[in-house]
Amino acid sequence: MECEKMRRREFLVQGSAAAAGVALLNNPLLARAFPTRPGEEVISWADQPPPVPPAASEVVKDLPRWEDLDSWLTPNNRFFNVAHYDRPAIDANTWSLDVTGLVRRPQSFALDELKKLPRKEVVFTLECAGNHGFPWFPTGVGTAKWVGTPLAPILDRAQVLDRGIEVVFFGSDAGEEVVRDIKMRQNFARSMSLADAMSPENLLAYEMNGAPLPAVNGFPLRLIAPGWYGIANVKWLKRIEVRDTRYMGRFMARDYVTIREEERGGQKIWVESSVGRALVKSAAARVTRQNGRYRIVGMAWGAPIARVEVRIDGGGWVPAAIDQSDNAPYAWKPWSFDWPNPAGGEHAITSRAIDAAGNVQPAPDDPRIAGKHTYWESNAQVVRRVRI
Ligand SMILES: Nc1nc2c(c(=O)[nH]1)N[C@H]1C(S)=C(S)[C@@H](COP(=O)(O)O)O[C@H]1N2
Ligand SMILES: [Mo]
Repeated sequence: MECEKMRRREFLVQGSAAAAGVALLNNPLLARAFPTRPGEEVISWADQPPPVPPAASEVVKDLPRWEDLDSWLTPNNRFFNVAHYDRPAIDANTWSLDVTGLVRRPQSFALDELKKLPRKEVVFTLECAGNHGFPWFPTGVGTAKWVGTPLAPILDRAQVLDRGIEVVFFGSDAGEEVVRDIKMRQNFARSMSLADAMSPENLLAYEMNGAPLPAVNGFPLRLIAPGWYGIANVKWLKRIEVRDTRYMGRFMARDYVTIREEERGGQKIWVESSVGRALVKSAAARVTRQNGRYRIVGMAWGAPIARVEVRIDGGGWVPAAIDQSDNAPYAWKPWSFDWPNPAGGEHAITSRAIDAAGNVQPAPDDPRIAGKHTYWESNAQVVRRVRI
C-alpha cells in the first residue's frame, strides 16, 4: 500500500514529462524493482549501520535506510542533507543572487526573475563524496528531478572578462575557519574552472521533485552540477564571483581533498586532489523474499552505467538485470538479481558497476582504494550481509 503510494507520487512528480512517466510505468524492470509483490517481504540487512556519531550528527542528517528504497526518485522527505555550517532559513522576498567579479556587467536577480528565465530539468543522483567513507554513512545518496535555469546564459549575460578563469559559488551559510592562527568568518564556497561552469548541464535550481527547494536542500536556490559529487552543488546560493586565480577555500583545498599514495616507476608519490566529478558506484539496497524465492535490488550511479554484476559470498561475478529505460544520463539505474534458492545462514552480497568507458567499480584492495588515506570518494565495491 505504502509502496504503491510512493510509486504514484513518483509518477505524479514526473507528470510534466507524461511520456517518460508512461514509459516508466510500463517498464517491466522498474516495475519489478520496486513494487511490493503480493506476499513479498523485505529482509533487513544483518550489518545495520551504527548511528551517526555525535560529532557528525549536526552535519549529516536524515539518512534513509536502504531497505526503505522503493522508488526511482527519492522523495524530498527521505533525501539526506549535509550542511557544514548552519542551515539558513532564507526569506525569498529579501534574497537576491549577485553575479560579480571579473565581469563587464554585474547582475543581480530576484527569485521570480530567475523563474521567468528558461526552465530546464535534470534528474540527477547526488552523492556526498563522504558516503561509504564511514560505516555509519551508507545512504548519503539520492535522486531528484531538479528544475532551474541554466547557468551558462547567466554568465554570458554578465560578460566574463578574458582574464576570468575561475567561478566561485558562495552560499549564505557561514562559519569560523582558522588557518595558521588566522581566524576568519567564511561563507561556504566551492569553485569550478570557467569551462566547467559553462557546461550546459549546470542549473541554478529552485525546484526539487516538483516542490520549491526544501530549506535544508538549499532554498531558495542552489547550483546543480550533474556528474559532480554533492560538495560542488552549492546550496543557499547568494553570490557567483568570477576570478583570475584558482580559489583555495576550505572545501576546495583543505577539506574534501583526497590524499593518495600512487606509484610512479617503482617510486611512491603522494597526490592530493580536490574532490570533483563523481565516480562509478553501485550498492545493493534490499533483499526481498516471495514464496521462498529471493531477489536482490540495488542502484548504480556516478557515471553512465554499462553493466552491474553481483557476487554472492566468494562466488563468481554474475550479471544483474539493469534498467536503462529512464533516458536520464545523470540518474541512478536500478538493477535486480534473482537469487532463487540461497542456503540457510549468513551471506555476503557484493555488487560492482562498470561504466560506459569500461571503468570498473574497484575492489577494496585496488590500489586506487588501498592507497587512499582519506575517506572521500569511497567508491569501492560495497559488501552487505544478510541472514537467510
Ligand atoms: N552552502 C552549502 N552548500 C552545500 C553544503 C554546505 O554545507 N553548504 N554541503 C555540500 C555537501 S558536502 C553535499 S553532500 C550536498 C548535499 O546536498 P543535500 O543536503 O541537498 O543532500 O550539498 C553541498 N552543498
Ligand atoms: Mo558532502
